[in-house]
Amino acid sequence: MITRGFHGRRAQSETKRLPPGQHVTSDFPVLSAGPTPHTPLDVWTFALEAEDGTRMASWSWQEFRELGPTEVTVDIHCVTRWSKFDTEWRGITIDRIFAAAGLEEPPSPFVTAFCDGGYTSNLPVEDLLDGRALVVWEYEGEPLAPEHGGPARLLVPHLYFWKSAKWVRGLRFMEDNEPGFWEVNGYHNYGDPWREQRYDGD
Ligand SMILES: Nc1nc2c(c(=O)[nH]1)N[C@H]1C(S)=C(S)[C@@H](COP(=O)(O)O)O[C@H]1N2
Ligand SMILES: [Mo]
Repeated sequence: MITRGFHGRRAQSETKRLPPGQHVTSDFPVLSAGPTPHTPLDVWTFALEAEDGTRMASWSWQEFRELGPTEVTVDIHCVTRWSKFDTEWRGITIDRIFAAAGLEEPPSPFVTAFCDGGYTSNLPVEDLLDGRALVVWEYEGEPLAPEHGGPARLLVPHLYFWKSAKWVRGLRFMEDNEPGFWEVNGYHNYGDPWREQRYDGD
């Protein structure tokens, strides 16, 4: 039997963690706009690029994973209204990736994350710093499943999950906040779940 007091406290703490218009799920739905790509790890690289496509830095699969991994436990929020609490990931923070490239300051205010399969998402660089975003390759202690973005995906848990580009292969530094795949198709250009920035104009 659950006492009223316990139930009340629990309900309150879940409300604080749950952005408006979301419900909690324990499933892990798969949402992909196209087929799952399967890039062999021996040709996989992660790259930082200038806006004109010039490669500033790149790492092989093995080099990348030796940049200094971190583990995080975070809540994720999909624009289709599911949220999932306490998801566990292992990967490299964007701060570390930039440091490994010798960047003291990001060269532009925005990035476009680019992926195998052609998906893109756009983000302010600021949102990737101070440990707020990672490129991850493990979920709940296991290699990230291909349908969830394996070998590696971006993880930006404080924004709607469409920003967390699966099969990510790099970041391109951009002067402008150029809309990505879903942003061109009517989704909000920033995507803050706490302000319900679901669609363009929210
Ligand atoms: N490359 C790529 N990344 C993507 C997507 C996609 O279609 N392609 N879908 C986005 C959307 S809309 C969501 S909600 C999450 C879904 O991640 P999941 O399938 O692991 O739940 O991935 C995001 N990243
Ligand atoms: Mo989504």
